[in-house]
Amino acid sequence: MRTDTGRIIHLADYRPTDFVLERVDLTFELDPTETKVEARLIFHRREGADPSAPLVLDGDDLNMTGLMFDQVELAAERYTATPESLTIRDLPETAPFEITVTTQINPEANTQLMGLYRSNGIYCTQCEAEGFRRITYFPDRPDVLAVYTVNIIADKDTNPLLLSNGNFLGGAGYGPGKHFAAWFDPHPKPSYLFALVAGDLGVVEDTFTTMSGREVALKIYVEHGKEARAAYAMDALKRSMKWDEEVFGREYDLDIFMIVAVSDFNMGAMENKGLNIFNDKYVLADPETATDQDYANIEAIIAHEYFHNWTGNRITCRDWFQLCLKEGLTVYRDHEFSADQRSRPVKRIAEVRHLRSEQFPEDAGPLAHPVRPTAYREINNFYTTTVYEKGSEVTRMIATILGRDGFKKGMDLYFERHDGEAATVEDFVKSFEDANGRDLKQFSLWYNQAGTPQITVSSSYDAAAKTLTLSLEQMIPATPGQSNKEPMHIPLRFALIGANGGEQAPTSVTGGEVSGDVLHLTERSQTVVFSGIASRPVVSLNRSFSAPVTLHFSQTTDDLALIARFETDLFSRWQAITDLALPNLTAAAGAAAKGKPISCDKGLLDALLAIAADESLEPAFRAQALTLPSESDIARELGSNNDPDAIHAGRQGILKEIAVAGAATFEALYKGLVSDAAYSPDAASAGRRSLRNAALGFLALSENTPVAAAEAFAKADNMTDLSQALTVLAHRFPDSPETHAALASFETRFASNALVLDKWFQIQATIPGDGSLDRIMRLMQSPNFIASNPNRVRALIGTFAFGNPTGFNRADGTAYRFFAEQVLAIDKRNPQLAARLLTAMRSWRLLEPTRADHAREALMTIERSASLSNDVRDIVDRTLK
Ligand code: 0A1
Ligand code: ZN
Repeated sequence: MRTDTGRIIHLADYRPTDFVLERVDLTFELDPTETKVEARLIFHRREGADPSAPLVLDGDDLNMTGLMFDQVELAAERYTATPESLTIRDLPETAPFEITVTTQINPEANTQLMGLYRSNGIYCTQCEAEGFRRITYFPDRPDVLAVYTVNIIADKDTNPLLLSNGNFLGGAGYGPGKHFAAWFDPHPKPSYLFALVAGDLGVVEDTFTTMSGREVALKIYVEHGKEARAAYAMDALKRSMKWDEEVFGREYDLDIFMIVAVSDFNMGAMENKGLNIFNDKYVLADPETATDQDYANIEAIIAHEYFHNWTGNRITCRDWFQLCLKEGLTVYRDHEFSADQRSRPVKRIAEVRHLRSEQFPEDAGPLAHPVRPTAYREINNFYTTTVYEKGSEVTRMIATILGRDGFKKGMDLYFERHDGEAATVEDFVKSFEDANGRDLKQFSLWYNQAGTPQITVSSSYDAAAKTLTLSLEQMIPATPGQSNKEPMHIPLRFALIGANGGEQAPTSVTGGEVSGDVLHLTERSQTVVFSGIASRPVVSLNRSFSAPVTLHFSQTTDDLALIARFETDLFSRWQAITDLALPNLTAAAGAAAKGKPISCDKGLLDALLAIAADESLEPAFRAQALTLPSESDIARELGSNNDPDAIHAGRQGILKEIAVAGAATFEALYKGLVSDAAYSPDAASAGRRSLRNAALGFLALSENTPVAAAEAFAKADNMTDLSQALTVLAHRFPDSPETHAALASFETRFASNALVLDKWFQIQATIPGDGSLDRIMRLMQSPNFIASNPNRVRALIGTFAFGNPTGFNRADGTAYRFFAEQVLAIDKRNPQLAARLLTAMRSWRLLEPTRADHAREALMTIERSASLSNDVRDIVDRTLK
């Protein structure tokens, strides 16, 4: 484990390496505990570099067993080797030279899952961000690009499959019981994109013919017996390849594209060149075991990793500060792909819900950082929702500002200029500027200033002058290390809606730039006047969520109801419902805290029930409208001094009122949306199931017995319906015999399916209330709780901390204490996982004082621990600062 050195890396300190790496030849002799790695590296000194500079290679926990210079053993006085670095002195001024390093590593003992490790008997690698240095000494940074040849030698029986990046060169027997395979990747790449897989796996095969007519072999490797569950992933892959050709003009560039699914993985998946490695959760699906959400995730993540081939691999990042260059852009690409494959507005609503529940709290708390940070202590902690999701929103705003054609021109120029390079955010922005003759200097602040912009808006209509005046003010909150912020360029899509629902177009606009339906807010405070407006319009602002900001615009209930009824932008219709619901929910939390009765506005009830029953709207949209803001959304709206129990009780009270008022509607929906057709994961069918299950949730709230939910559980013929019914049972009737029976039958039925057992843990981890902690501790004793499997740990402990506000934030602080112990225990084995879990405590300062004190205490026990990893040390220090 790398323990903390306190060293901070700064963007301002970037400089190129002294040596250029020309070629890499790797030979692996695989063994579960004693793998031998030989790396032959050809370097030459960079022109202009210091002629006496030594070569310094990165290592992490390495054991060197040999070192040669130009094929001859290197004298001890010419080098210094520690587990963390290898320094070689007295190297040629200009001539190329060859360094051959041999290391011995233990994949079986690698519990961090970084570098070369074993998952269920399969050898696999994870090298992003700095895992390659756990395999061999290397200039392990993304601006060192080289061509790799890889030889793999292993036992033939246990490892019939030997894979690496690029194209297969050949293979043969290699002594008794062994064989070897050689791979060559012609595309220069940084070490973080290296991958190796060996073992015994089943395969699903297909082909794809690219736009220039080349045939590419497609292979998805999974554990034997799971092949049928990879069919949807293969379908998603082919659709992704086609979409990238059609929409971005990007063609695949090797003869083969492989995906390997493993069951122990720290993140979602990894875009290694030609050999993606996936958390099997994002590959395996069939109707019996996967939910509609699982299918949608698989489609999105398969696309994401595939799209990295151009945005990430062909053009990579100069340094890790530029992470959003590949991640923000690639998330934007996968969002657009899913929007094209499914319902665009429903997809947008889901994206915004996710951004607000994950990224906004990050941006408002102690871990806030710019989309492009300027300093880090542990890069693993910067694979954040800010870099990914806010990074995507920033890319989306470029598309909004430049328009579809302008965006395309910029992307084309970016690919043309930087293919084969390690680029920066400046290179990216410049491509858009140059392709469009437009200055994006102010816009670039989005990369550098953290914090969610707060926009305060007011409007007034002058009937005599027929003008509408909008006053807008932007404020970007202070964030760690950034107290003063410059005003940003914020593109706000808008519509002026007349009383009959039609849009009103102004004859002229003063006080701000308006292009099409985009209002460009560029000043700290701006007054925009729209002329020629015949009657008082209702302003719909930030349509489609064109900018990732929070609006403070007090619109009347009538105005919101009009938007909810007439907006042609479905996102804004949903937003209006949310804006109608939030004051009800915050008031209900206040009432619950004081033990007062909870009541829901009739306007909200009417609007919700009208949408629920409106057959002209797609079911998925109706389901989204019926899913009220979450408890954490309400907490965010309340701002500070939060009492999770009151928020929960208030929200439940409002839901109950809706359930009672709408009982007939929900009954009709539940009965009417049954389907006899065989399960299909398509978006329309999934939408019908989501509306039907939302109706079931309301029915269970207005009924006092678990009968309906138990019947839904018994009748479910797919995992979406089954897990929803089980959730309703467990959350609404946690102690009923029906719930116990359902949980037991689910556990028995899916005992051999790890991904489904994760759902079983998740459903129980989110049962609200004070009893949660005991339940979690009991579940940890279950033979099915496997502490070495990141998915399982996230399903139980992660879900509890992130997704169970009342249980986790118990007023007596015992759950924080338990959680701190777990984080410390997990840190010993897998620091990356521990650090990520710990971010669940990032909003502790917003809790009411008693809980906040308990939370601080728990964080301090972690901080006081003597042997923390760099990962956890970084998070705990920033969280407490
Ligand atoms: N580049 C990957 C994310 C990723 C990052 C770090 C990892 O280390 C365990 C793994 C994956 C992506 O964006 O999909
Ligand atoms: Zn990515």
